Amino acid sequence: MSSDCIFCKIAAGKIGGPPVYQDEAITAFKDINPQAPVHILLIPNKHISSMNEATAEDEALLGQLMRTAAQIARNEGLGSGYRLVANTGPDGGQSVFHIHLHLLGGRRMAWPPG
Ligand code: DGP
Repeated sequence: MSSDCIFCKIAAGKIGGPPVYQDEAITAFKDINPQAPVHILLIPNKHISSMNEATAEDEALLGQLMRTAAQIARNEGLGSGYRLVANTGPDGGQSVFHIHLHLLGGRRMAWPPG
C-alpha cells in the first residue's frame, strides 16, 4: 500500500462506499465521474503505479483483473458489449497513478476515443 494513493485507500476501505466487488487481490468500485450508465473501476489491491511499472510477476494478477471485469460485466447485464480501458501515462489520460481498468457499458461506444 502507498500511503498517499487514493486507490490504495479505497482498496483498504478507508474511503469510499462499499465496493462493487472485492477479493484478496482485486477491488472494483463505481467511478466518481461516470462516463457511461455503467462505469466501474477495477484495481489490483497491490499498488502498481501504471502498466509501465508492471512486471512479469504481475502477469497473473493483470489477467485476473481482466477476467474479473468480464464477470462484473456479466453481473451488470452488459451482454451486448462493453469497453475496457487502461489509460497509461499523461498522454494516455491517466490521472490516478495506481493501475486501474475502466469498465464502461450501458451505451454504444464510439471509436476512435477522444
Ligand atoms: P484515469 O483518468 O484513467 O486515471 O481515471 C481515473 C478515474 O478515477 C476517473 O475516471 C475518476 C476516478 N476517481 C478519481 N478519484 C476517485 C475517487 O476518490 N473515488 C472514485 N470512486 N473514483 C475516483
